[in-house]
Amino acid sequence: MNIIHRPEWSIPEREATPEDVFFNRRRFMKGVGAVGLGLAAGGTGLMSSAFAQDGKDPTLNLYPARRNAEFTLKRKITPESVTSVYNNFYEFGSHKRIFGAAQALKIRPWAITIDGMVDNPQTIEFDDLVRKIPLQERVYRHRCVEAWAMAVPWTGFPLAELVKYAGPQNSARYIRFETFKDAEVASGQRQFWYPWPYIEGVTIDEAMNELAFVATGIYSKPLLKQYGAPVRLVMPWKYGFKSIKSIVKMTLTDQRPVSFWEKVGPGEYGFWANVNPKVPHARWSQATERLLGTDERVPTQLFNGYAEQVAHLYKGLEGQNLYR
Ligand SMILES: Nc1nc2c(c(=O)[nH]1)N[C@H]1C(S)=C(S)[C@@H](COP(=O)(O)O)O[C@H]1N2
Ligand SMILES: [Mo]
Repeated sequence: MNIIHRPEWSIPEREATPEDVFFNRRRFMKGVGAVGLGLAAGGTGLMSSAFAQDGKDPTLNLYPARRNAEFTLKRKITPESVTSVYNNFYEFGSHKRIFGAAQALKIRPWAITIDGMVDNPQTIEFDDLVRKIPLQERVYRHRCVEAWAMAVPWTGFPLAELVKYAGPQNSARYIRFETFKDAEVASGQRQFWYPWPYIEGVTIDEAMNELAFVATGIYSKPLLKQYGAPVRLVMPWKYGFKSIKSIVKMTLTDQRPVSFWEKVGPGEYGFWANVNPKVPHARWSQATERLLGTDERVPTQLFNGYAEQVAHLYKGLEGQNLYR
C-alpha cells in the first residue's frame, strides 16, 4: 500500500497544511484577537475543548511544580494558545488540528504496565505513580521532523527515576514504550493500514540521561489530551516523534524496538532520530526550522541545541544512521 510509505505528516509543512484542507492558523489566531483563545472559547464547543481540563483532574494539587532552574531557555516560550491547537497525534487524525477529536480520550482510570527485564514488574494506576516521584518544571525546545519547533514548559520527572523505580536488570538495553489502543475513541486508529499501537524506543543509556523526561503536565497544569495526557515522553534532542504520547506500557528489553514510524517508512525514519541540521530528511532539508506561532525561521541546532548533554552517548556509533 503506497500510502504507508508516505505518511502525511512527513510531507513538508507548507505542503501538508494548505488552507483549504486545514484552517489557516494565522487568520484564526488574528480572529481570536488579543483576548487569546482560552478566554474567547465560550462560543463554540470546538474551541473551548482546546483548553478543557478534565472535570476535576485528581492531580491538580500537584501543580504548579517547582521550576528547575537548570533547564531554561533564551528562546521565548511558545504560547499555549498556539501549541494546544497545533498537535501531532495520529491516533486522532493525520493533520495538526486534532485537539477537538482528542477530547474523546478517556484519561481516567489510566493504568501503566511496567514489564520485561525489571525486578519490579507491575501495573500501576497513573494517579499512584505520579505521586511516587516529585514533579518539577523544565523548559525545553521541541523540534518536529517536519521542521516546526516550539519551546514549552513541561512538568514531570526524569525518565531515569522511572527506570530506577522499575528496577532494571543488567540484561536490559532498551526501553519500549506503547501508547493506548482503542479505535472506539481514537478515530485515527480506524486507519487499519497503520501499525497501531504507536511504539517508540530508546536505549537505557539515553533513558538515564538527565534530559530524558516523563511529562505529566505542560504550562504548569496537567497535560491536555492533545499533548498526550496523562503521561508522555519528552526527548528534546531527538525529533518529536520519539516523544511518545499517552503511554500505557513500558517494557525493558534486550531487543531494539521497532517504532511505529520505522515500520511505516523504514527508508525515512530510523531508531536514533537525533536532530541534525546537516542531515536532510529524504524529502526536505533540516537546516532551518519554523518557530510555531511566528513566521520566523531559525537555524536548526545539532542535537536540537543539547549536544553538550548528549553527544557522548553516540561516540563509537558513527557508522549508524544517528540522524533520521
Ligand atoms: N502516540 C503518539 N505519540 C506521538 C505522536 C503520535 O502521533 N502518536 N506524534 C509525535 C510527533 S511527530 C510529535 S512532533 C509530537 C508532537 O507533540 P505535541 O502535539 O504535544 O506538540 O508528539 C509525538 N508523539
Ligand atoms: Mo513530529
